Amino acid sequence: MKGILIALCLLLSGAVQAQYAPQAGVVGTTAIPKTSSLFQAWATRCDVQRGLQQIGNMAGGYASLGDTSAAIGAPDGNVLSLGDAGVATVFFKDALRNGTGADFAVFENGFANVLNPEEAFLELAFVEVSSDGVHFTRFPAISQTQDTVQLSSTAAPSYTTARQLHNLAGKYIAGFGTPFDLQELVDSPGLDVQHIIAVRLIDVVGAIGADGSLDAQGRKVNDPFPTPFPSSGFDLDAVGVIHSTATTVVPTLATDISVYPNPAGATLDVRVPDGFGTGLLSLYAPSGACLRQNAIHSGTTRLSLQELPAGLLFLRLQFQNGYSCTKLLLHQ
Ligand SMILES: [Ca+2]
Ligand SMILES: [Ca+2]
Repeated sequence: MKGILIALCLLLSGAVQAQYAPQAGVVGTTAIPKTSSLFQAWATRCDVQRGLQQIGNMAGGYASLGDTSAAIGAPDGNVLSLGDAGVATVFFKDALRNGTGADFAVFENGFANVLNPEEAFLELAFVEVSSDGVHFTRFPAISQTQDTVQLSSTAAPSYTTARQLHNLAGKYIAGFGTPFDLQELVDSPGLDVQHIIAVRLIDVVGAIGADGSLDAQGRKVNDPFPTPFPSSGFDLDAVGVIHSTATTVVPTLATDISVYPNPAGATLDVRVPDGFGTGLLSLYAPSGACLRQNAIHSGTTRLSLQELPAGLLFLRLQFQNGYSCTKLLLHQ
């Protein structure tokens, strides 16, 4: 009986305390380095509504570090400070779309605890997206950081563990993007995840008291509070685009590469023109799970599909000069 109770307790605690990906540099992290070739573009415009340096204290004035130009382009350490509950909305040359895995990433300027790579000084923001620039849908944010001792910018405790955070911008330290996957919002009314024109960052007011912000489960999100100085709140460095409607298909590749037959049976022929060099072929399930990955070269390659599940697959071909992504129907 005791054994059953212990097992039940472990099960319940596991259900309540799910663990998310750890901090950049720790095995299992989902942090994306700013130099990653995944990034196809960066935000091209930013609007901001600054928040007060300390919510409820007009006399303290508004956050003032940086301006909207700091949020445009690749991460460079120049940031736009939002202040308590401040809001930044960024736009792009081409709309974002829901591809396989993460679709964009947000960069902040948090820093690691030199004594423990699992911990970092992090200032967080909620993330929302919009297909029309008017209606915004929030990623369901989770904070499992304790909410009984206020984190502080001036005294311990100040550090947060990334494993306890999900769908909050600022989860990763400077130079590393926090990824967001539009697939999580695929059923949201009024949102077309294949056409996202704006990403909005809303500073989390990290107070565990009455002024504090709540996560998707109604829990206070504890981050350093108060921050009564010009760099108050979330510091937006950049928003990187991974899947853009501009790069759904790279024309030179789409017109030159042949994939046949489609629907496919036991085998599939992929013909790559001369001069493309060596590329990477990946097959993905609709869930985003990668089923197979191998090198591919100019010429015709015959793939055996026998061990793959019948149904819809995505074939992605990446070469130095671009990539193509093809829907593939598999009949077995
Ligand atoms: Ca996605
Ligand atoms: Ca910047």
